[in-house]
Amino acid sequence: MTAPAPAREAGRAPATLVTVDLPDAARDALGAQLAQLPPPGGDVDWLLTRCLQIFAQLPTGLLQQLLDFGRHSDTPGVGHLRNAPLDPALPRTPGDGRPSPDKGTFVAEGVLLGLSALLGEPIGFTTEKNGQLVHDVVPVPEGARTQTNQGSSVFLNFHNDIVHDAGGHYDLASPDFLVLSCLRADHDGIAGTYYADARDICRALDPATLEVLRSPLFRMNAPGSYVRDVAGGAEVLSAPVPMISGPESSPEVSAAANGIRAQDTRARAALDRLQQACREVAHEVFLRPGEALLINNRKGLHARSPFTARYDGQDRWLQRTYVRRNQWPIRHRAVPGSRRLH
Ligand SMILES: O=C(O)CCC(=O)C(=O)O
Ligand SMILES: [Fe+2]
Repeated sequence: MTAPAPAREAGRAPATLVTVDLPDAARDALGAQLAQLPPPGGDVDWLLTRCLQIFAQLPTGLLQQLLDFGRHSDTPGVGHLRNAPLDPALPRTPGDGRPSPDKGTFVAEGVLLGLSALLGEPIGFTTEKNGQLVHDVVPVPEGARTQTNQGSSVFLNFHNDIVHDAGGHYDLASPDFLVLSCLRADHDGIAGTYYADARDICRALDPATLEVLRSPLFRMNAPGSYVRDVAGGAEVLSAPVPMISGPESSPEVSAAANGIRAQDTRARAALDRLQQACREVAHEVFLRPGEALLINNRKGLHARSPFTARYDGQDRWLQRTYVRRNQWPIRHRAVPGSRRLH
């Protein structure tokens, strides 16, 4: 079997979205093995090893696409996997964002963890979804209008998933990747997930705006879950940081979902322009069961359109992991006795 030529050598500009369609035979082979998995919650390192072993049987070209997505700085910031195996039966969408007690098979969890293991190590945060590794992203009535993953009736602005850190830099402990896997679409099928790649954002911005966004003129509010559960609802602002950093060929972008304090009027205007640029360049995906988005949380920002939640057990249901390629730089905040909880 010969390896395909890298896109660069073939003279093509790197794409900003990579689509991976699993052939039916690969889907069925994965599904048969993932259907035997135990629920997550036991020996996680064993479970991840097993999921990795199953996913490593994918056709080499597809496997390399997924690995390249995670390991190189010049690859796209978002990947769309389609035709993944499904659980034979799906219980009601959990209402409160906690795992469903009625899930009899763990194919979806296996897809999520297998993809995650190809990118790095799933980790948990005590302040996000009770430290679980597999997050259920579902609409929650109290959060309907919030800039959090519990929302539904408002546009969730372009953001990346950041983590409060006592050092004041909320990108330090952020996940490098998010994997979002769809178990159930919203009733009307209109919930769109968006991804704006920082390379495309920078190209869309004028030089003066870009210079402002590259200056430390912005203070990020901590995530909604932290502000709600730890800070009693009060803002917890980061140190002044730039929104965009790093080389022109591989910029990093960071934007809190839960509010950003711009230090002056130019910075405020640049922030508005950033959201507008994101809308101009974003990829749009309407996730359906058996589809997953691999999101690089440093190369770009993501967003979600409004949709109507009914809270009837049939609402939109995604599962999510937070993935780091390296836990070493954040070992100071590891919860004692746990290898993956911060
Ligand atoms: O619901 C979505 O499509 C994305 C939600 C989101 O931003 C997240 O889970 O981090
Ligand atoms: Fe997010």
